[in-house]
Amino acid sequence: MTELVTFGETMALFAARRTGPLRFARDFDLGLGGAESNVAIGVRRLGHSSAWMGRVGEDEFGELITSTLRAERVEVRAVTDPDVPTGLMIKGRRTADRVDVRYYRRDSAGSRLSPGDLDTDLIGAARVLHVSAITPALSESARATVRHAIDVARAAGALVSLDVNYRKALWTPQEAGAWLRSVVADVDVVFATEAEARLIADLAEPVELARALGVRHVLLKFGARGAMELSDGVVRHAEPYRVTEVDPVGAGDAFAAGWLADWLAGADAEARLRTACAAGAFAVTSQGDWESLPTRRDLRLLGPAADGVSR
Ligand code: KDG
Repeated sequence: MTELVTFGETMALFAARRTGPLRFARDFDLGLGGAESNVAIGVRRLGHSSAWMGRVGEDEFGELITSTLRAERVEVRAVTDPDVPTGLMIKGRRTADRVDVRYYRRDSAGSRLSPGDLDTDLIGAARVLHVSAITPALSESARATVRHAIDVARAAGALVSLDVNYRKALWTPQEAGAWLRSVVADVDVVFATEAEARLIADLAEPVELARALGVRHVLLKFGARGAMELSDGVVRHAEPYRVTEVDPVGAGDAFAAGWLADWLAGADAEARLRTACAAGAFAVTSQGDWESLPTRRDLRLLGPAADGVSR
């Protein structure tokens, strides 16, 4: 049995090495990124089995994605689409502290995901199904795939986890809000920033906002101000860990991975929220959307006894 199952679009990622207008970039690092595969890697590194499903093109980038995920010991169920390419993501820095992400993913292999691509036995046997609201913004068939997966997981009694991950390049706030409101009653955990949660309920005060979602576990992320959890009616706040930020992309996926891994481990609510914050902190400490995701041993580096040197 695979403990956590997820699916979505993972893309090849070209990250410019130089700061400034992208047209002057000379060198790029080639990697990959995908909100859901980032979570699958994060959960795996924290000691739990995970699987990722998706579509890739029959090209070098598809190969890069499946081989990298397998190297991270994520179980991969990928459909290879011979007709369209793997999607691309370009990451540049207009200024040292301003990351710009552009997508080249319209009609990509990943966006053609359809319900028939899912391994429903895998979902039915899992303890957690994790989805993001990026997938329903990709295409009608991808949207139907999310609905189908949620129905299968609910029928099997799995925990259904949703990260809002709002992408304004893919849909409007109104479209996203309508979709989120159509599924929120069927999920057990929601990860969101305050702005993302307000796509669902327009309330200013964070605790009221979290309550208005009507979900068993609501995780609100405040970036450098920490996070809040409302679980079973109890509100908890967590201070952020202080780290030097190199690349903020992927922090939310790391946070979700930390929380879900601790849920799988049966950790108590306080520990779970701390692990989520620590994983999020780790994610921003190096280039790349997932490379810096922590192991359990790494997490100890952020503990109270950490002094910055390990020998
Ligand atoms: O959270 C990071 C992800 O957003 C990134 O790795 C790629 O899935 C991605 C997206 O759509 O932005």
